[in-house]
Amino acid sequence: MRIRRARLDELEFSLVEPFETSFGVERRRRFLLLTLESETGEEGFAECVASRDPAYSSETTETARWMLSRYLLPFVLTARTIDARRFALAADRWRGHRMAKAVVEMALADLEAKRRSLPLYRWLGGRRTRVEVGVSVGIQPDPRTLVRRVGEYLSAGYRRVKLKVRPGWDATPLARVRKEYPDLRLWVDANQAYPPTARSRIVRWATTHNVEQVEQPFPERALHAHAALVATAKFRVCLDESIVDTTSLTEAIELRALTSLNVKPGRVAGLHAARTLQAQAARAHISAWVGGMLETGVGRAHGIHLATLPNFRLPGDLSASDRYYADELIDRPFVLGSDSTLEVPRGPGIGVDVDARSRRRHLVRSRSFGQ
Ligand code: OSB
Ligand code: MG
Repeated sequence: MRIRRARLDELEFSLVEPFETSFGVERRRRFLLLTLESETGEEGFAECVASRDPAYSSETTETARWMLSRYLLPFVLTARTIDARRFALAADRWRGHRMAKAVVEMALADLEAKRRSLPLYRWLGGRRTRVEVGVSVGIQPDPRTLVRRVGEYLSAGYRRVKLKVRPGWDATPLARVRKEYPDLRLWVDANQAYPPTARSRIVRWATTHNVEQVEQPFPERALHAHAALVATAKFRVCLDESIVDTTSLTEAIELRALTSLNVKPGRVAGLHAARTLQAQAARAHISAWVGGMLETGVGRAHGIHLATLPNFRLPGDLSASDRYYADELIDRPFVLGSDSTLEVPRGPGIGVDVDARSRRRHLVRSRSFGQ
């Protein structure tokens, strides 16, 4: 297909409550929404997961906008024929900028599936019609508030809870949550906040409080430190930031630095890359699951479709629309089922539409490319 127009909208959504992690507090989310229009008039959508500050990763909304405007969109608009796979291969000549590449690849995938009248999950080869999800809970002002928030998410129907931790916010809040909810499926995510020397302390609190999985405790390059944790831990050790491509996953597998993999299509250059990583993980008997980056409904839809692939055996960070935002960007919200699942949209492509009024309400700026 040919792409005749691209529109890059910068949107801002206020979070229902601040989301605090080891790398900072987010109160509002500023992100790029990409719309690609084919020469026959269909539209493909995707949401860029880069945030305002280079805190979770070195990419930001600004670097993504620059990469998209300077390289990726001019390439797509001048290509005689383009699809998601061709784009992924061609974009490989530019280093890094995976979040910027991902938003183009995912919008192209949405378009391709729409042109074939297939829901994106069928286009990807998935089979499930519902996907199992959990909720990610930020650092709270105090342990009592945390216990209350966890209780509210459990009442809402979530059956797996991932707590954000950091030095100073680990053993005590975990003990309180575990005491209140002895059977809860409990994961934690440190976003690289611990030095490798913290290993034995992590093993102690995670084991004592029956934590099922510890995600990215050490810096992204610290594969040996993660391998040492795998060697002593009974719980799963998950990598998120460390795994950016097949090379980093191959090395991590060879070193036995992980037993679980958080796959975020928006972070690893798109759906093809994400599918390749989960297949590679499955061959090495590593559990994979789909992560999230506080997306609105567009990004969430892409993640939900991806999570239908059979190797995603653990519940994803794909909570319902009302978890993060009072207002949705899409025409109908994702609602949590009582069995902690979300329904996969059945319509063509991502199966949800951008609500034009919501887009206008949250618009900060917009730029069009092409005719
Ligand atoms: O590390 O998984 C992470 C949110 C923003 C940046 C990084 C992460 C997260 C989450 C929330 O944990 C996942 C979600 O529910 O979208
Ligand atoms: Mg993470």
